[in-house]
Amino acid sequence: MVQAKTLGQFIIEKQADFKYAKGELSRLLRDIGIAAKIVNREVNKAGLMDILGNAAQTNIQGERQQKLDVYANEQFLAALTSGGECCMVVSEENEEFIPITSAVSKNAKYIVAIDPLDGSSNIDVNVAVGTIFSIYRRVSVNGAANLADVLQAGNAQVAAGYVIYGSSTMLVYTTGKGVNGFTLDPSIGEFCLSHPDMRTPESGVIYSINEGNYINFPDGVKKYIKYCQVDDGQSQRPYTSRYIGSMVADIHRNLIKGGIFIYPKTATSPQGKLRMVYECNPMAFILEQAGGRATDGATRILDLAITDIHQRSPIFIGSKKMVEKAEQFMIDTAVSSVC
Ligand code: AHM
Ligand code: MG
Repeated sequence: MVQAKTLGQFIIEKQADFKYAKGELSRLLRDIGIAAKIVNREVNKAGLMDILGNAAQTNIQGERQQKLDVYANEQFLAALTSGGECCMVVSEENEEFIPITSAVSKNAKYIVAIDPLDGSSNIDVNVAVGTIFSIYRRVSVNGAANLADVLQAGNAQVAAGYVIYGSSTMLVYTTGKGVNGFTLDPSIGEFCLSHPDMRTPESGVIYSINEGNYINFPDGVKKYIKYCQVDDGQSQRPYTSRYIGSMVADIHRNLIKGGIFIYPKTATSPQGKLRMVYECNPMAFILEQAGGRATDGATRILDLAITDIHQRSPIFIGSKKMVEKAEQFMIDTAVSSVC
């Protein structure tokens, strides 16, 4: 019987590829993997425990109910704080960035941005959710890490990944040398390499967008959706519409099958909804590494300047040819509205 390669074994095997000092990034990825297993354990028994609903609610003893995204945030923060390789965390759950200044972390070189439980509104109804993470080298040399350390463009990421808590639990990550996926084997409690060198198809037949917002979409997006729905056998249209409402799950499916995920700006959210630092940038890095494309409709996501840790952006992400086509609709519509 062939023995499955664990995440830990794979990381050590690949650490010779890392641009910077060996060992540290490996340990950081290992720490994230351990926290993901703890979160997975809780997500899997969500219906059995008193961990659904809003954290602001109190239970009958007057204690705060543990909401799962608060719990996930605590787990990742604890793992990153005690691991010794991370000097700052930016989390969707915390308004401010969190410098880690403990003795064990004072010489740490990495910044981690994280969405601990993305799509958490789906948790109460047993639909897949995820964790997204992004890793940067700190740019400051001395003292505690500061804001400039995290306001780096996505193209400076040294690693990024996501965990999907779905029909099985998977961890997918890149260090800029391709994308690899690991499935959690619950019998041994290890992530095992199941999807080596993941590549996304150049084109596909799935489009994923919250069409309930249609009335508020830019004209280019409205026209692209109509294009997706036209009957044209040669280009395999009409495409299939699939939208879970968990970015990780929607993008994971499209990465494997081929497709496009769009969260555009709308009349009500002029900057889009999804956050650059811990949602768009890491997913864009992964998709590009898998052969796909990610833009805001005009500019590469990874090249956008970051001015705020919770900055939002529209995103068009997925199979290269599909994203290019959608961008063409955005450009054509912008040009025709000027003429
Ligand atoms: P969250 O980080 O608060 O969970 O919000 C992000 C989620 C994404 O996972 C998903 O793609 C999007 O919000 C869905 O938004 P909508 O319900 O507007 O379609
Ligand atoms: Mg999120």
